[in-house]
Amino acid sequence: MPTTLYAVPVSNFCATVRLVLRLKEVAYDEKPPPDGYGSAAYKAVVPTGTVPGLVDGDVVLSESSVIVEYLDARYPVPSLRPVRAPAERARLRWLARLHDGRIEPPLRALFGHVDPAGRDPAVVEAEWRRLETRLAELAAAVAPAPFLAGDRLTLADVPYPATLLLGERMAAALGRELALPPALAAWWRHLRAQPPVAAMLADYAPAVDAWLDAERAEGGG
Ligand SMILES: N[C@@H](CCC(=O)N[C@@H](CS)C(=O)NCC(=O)O)C(=O)O
Repeated sequence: MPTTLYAVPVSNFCATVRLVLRLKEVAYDEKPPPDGYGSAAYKAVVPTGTVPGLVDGDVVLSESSVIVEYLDARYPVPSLRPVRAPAERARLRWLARLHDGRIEPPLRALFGHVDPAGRDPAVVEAEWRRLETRLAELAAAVAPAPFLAGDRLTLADVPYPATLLLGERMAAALGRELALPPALAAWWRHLRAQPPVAAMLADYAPAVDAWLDAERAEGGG
């Protein structure tokens, strides 16, 4: 039975799982969640009703970070955890967790503010500052060489490309600029140039742009 990824085009978390499937050259089917995410029909398959969801035989998972670790264990080459020392392995998970827990949430808090009709400038200002503060914290915690945790692309890098692209596109829609600290800017340039990352982003960008266009059209109409 083929591996099935339940996903929606605009989700950055789904794009992250697609990137890992691509890095590991795993064949899979992608389906939209039946009746949409959160529906009873989808919860009958993936109990949380969230996307991404992964079904691999008897294995049913949600939460992108867990799906990524599962895929890395199931398809070990190329490894996203090419280190053995507990401290090094923890660092990879820590840097990935900073994405999920600290950097992505301020951006997500602004989804409802892309449509000018629903925009609160004070919230946009506050969340954008929160995003910039957290990117500065990440920059202070790393010395990309050239990837976030050393000379190989790891678990630490994979959640960032989709979110940074989303952030760049949202910045333009919100009249802002996503100004990365210099060390992160160089890392991001290198990361987005990796062929599997570039290919994932090329697929993902049109979905983000279609969403932003639809939001702006709502505001205009
Ligand atoms: N922590 C989850 C977040 C995934 C997430 O927020 N997915 C959104 C779509 S981008 C979703 O399913 N929302 C529906 C819900 O939360 O019920 C992950 O990493 O997979």
